[in-house]
Amino acid sequence: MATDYFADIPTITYRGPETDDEFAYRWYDKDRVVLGKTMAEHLRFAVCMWHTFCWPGSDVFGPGTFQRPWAAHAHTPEGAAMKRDAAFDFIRRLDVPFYCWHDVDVSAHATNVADCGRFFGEAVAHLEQLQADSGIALLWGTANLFSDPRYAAGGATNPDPEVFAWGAMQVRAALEATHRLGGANYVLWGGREGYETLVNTDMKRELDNLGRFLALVVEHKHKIGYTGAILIEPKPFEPTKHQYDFDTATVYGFLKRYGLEDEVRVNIEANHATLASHTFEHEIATASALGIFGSIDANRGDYQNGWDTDQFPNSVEELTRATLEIVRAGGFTTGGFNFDAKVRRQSIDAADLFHGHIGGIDTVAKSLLNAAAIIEDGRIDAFRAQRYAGWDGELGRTIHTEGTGLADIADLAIARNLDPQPRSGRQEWLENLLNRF
Ligand code: XLS
Ligand code: CA
Ligand code: CA
Repeated sequence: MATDYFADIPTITYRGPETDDEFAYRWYDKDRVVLGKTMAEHLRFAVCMWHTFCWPGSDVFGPGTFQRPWAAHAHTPEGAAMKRDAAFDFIRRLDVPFYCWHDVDVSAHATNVADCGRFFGEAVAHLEQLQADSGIALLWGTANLFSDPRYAAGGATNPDPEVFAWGAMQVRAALEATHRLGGANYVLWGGREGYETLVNTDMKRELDNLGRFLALVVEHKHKIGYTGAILIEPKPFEPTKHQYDFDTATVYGFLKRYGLEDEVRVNIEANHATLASHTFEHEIATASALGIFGSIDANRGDYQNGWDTDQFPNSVEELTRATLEIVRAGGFTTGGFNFDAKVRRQSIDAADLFHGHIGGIDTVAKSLLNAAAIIEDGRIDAFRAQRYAGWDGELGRTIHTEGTGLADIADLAIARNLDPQPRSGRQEWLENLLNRF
């Protein structure tokens, strides 16, 4: 059962900012070298299986609006295979190097342990073939421990240890499949690892179980020789009222508590950052400062509501600040820009899937060019370095010298009769400068 659903769409190539071609890149020129690397190497774009090939266009007020040829049978092994073929056809035409999946996105629907293993095994063998034929690689795999009704009260944090064990079964299979497919990362997003009310929740026990689960995942990774990165994806709430992996700083505290801070990094999603009342770039800078920056889920929310709308990014201005932080952080190692984004419910055509991705890719690409120009210009970074220059001087070094106590520093302030003067932070000037790019 093949499908020619995307047959009318040409392969998307770079045509430059002046082109009128709507199926072309204006800024993403994959071989163009920027700051010593090609744009493809910097950005490592990925297509996600779930929103793009599994979501039918439904919302809480109504059913799916899309007529994808594979959708009616996607729960059967044949239908799931058609969906995988269609996905690779799409990614090939988009000409991006990576994709991402949840186990349930690529597999037929299973209701028991035996089918779960069999259907997923078939899916992985097929994906291995599709990857070999196309050269498209896996950015990350993950297991869905939130859709099935048995996970309503969580996966690893479920009050019932049998659910924890089911989760372990799924995660072992998904981690081993990621390893077999050469995936660069393995992600854990704890959508239902949180609570609705403390009236029925033993938080201490749930946190300990979540820590135990993560430690087991890390241990298994080493046991099977998987060398990719394990990533946690923070999100403050939705679907649960409060999610334990609230934001990057919270995840770091959790990792420290369970001794996993050198083993696990974060997958930062733009829309989750804004739901947590942070900017996207704040989350990237936090991860970078704490040494746990991993990968990005590119999308955006809507400033007039507080939902996880997962729209394609379209603001170069906002993305420039985020991309600047990524470049400052040294760029991606195992990570990349995964489009965890969905077209709107009225965007029902095959072409709409392309327009969403093309716009998102060009927005990120233009932002990278801006970030590179800002760094090459150097004035913003020079101002920042100058602002902290005192810390490289004698006093700054003394404060950080081992053995220097609070009293030593206080005495020094008295002995030198220090009288520090306020200095302008020049925010408006810096923002004006940034806007020129
Ligand atoms: C949902 C999350 C999810 C993760 C993968 O809000 O973004 O899709 O990226 O489980
Ligand atoms: Ca995500
Ligand atoms: Ca989201």
